[in-house]
Amino acid sequence: ITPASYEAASLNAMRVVYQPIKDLRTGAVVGAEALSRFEGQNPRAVFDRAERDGTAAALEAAAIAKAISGWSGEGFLSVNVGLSSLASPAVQAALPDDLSSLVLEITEGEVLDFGAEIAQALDGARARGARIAIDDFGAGFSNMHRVARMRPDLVKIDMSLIRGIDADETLQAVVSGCLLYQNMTGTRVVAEGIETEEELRCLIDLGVVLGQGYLLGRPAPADSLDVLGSR
Ligand code: G
Ligand code: G
Ligand code: NA
Repeated sequence: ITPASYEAASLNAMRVVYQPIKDLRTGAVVGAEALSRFEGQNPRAVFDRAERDGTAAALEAAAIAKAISGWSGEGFLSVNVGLSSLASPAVQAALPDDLSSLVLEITEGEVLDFGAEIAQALDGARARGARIAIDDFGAGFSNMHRVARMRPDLVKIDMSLIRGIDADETLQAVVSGCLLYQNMTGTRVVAEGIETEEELRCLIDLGVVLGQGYLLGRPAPADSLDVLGSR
């Protein structure tokens, strides 16, 4: 099977689900993250394979187009895009002119130090209203110089730093550091992967405002989002 037919097969089987992002204090939905699903295949594996095949930009562009067309919910729509794909013609074509209700969640990709082309694509998206989020913050994408240079609107704290935070002072210190960064730069903190009431309570007490996770709502088709939100 060739990379091109892999891509075609993946596109046919692709669906999109949405996970709510909430105000932790009130439970109000402020937006949602679009996540791609593939029949019988792990999404991470599909995107990793596309990266190796050189078809990542086409796959991500298709995912973004599908996410936007299937979304009519309230608040912002957050989509994942690899840093190296952002400047590609395919992804640029998938983005509408007005990006004011879109968040671009930048995942690491293979770019270690981004050049003028990617910086220009980020600036261009921002000029059209997009907000930029750094995904999996504190896990893979921890080059703080690079993060600071991107001046993200949001950082999404990786769930490995959220799991069990209520019983772990080290994790609480790390998240407090992120809140200090928020206070000094305006970059907003989002806690990912909240699963328990204890984690939620701890995050609220620390002062985190935005979050997502199975406790707040699982990824679901657009039409069943409200039903599945647990709080
Ligand atoms: O939804 P789940 O946690 O199973 O997703 C696994 C991984 O696949 C996550 O890291 C997620 O960011 C990634 N992923 C899911 N959908 C997309 C997408 O549309 N584009 C990109 N680039 N990554 C995605
Ligand atoms: O890398 P990224 O943050 O885009 O990936 C999000 C992934 O995390 C998705 O696959 C989503 O299904 C998954 N996810 C979302 N909330 C939770 C959670 O509370 N617990 C766990 N284990 N996974 C979650
Ligand atoms: Na993400």
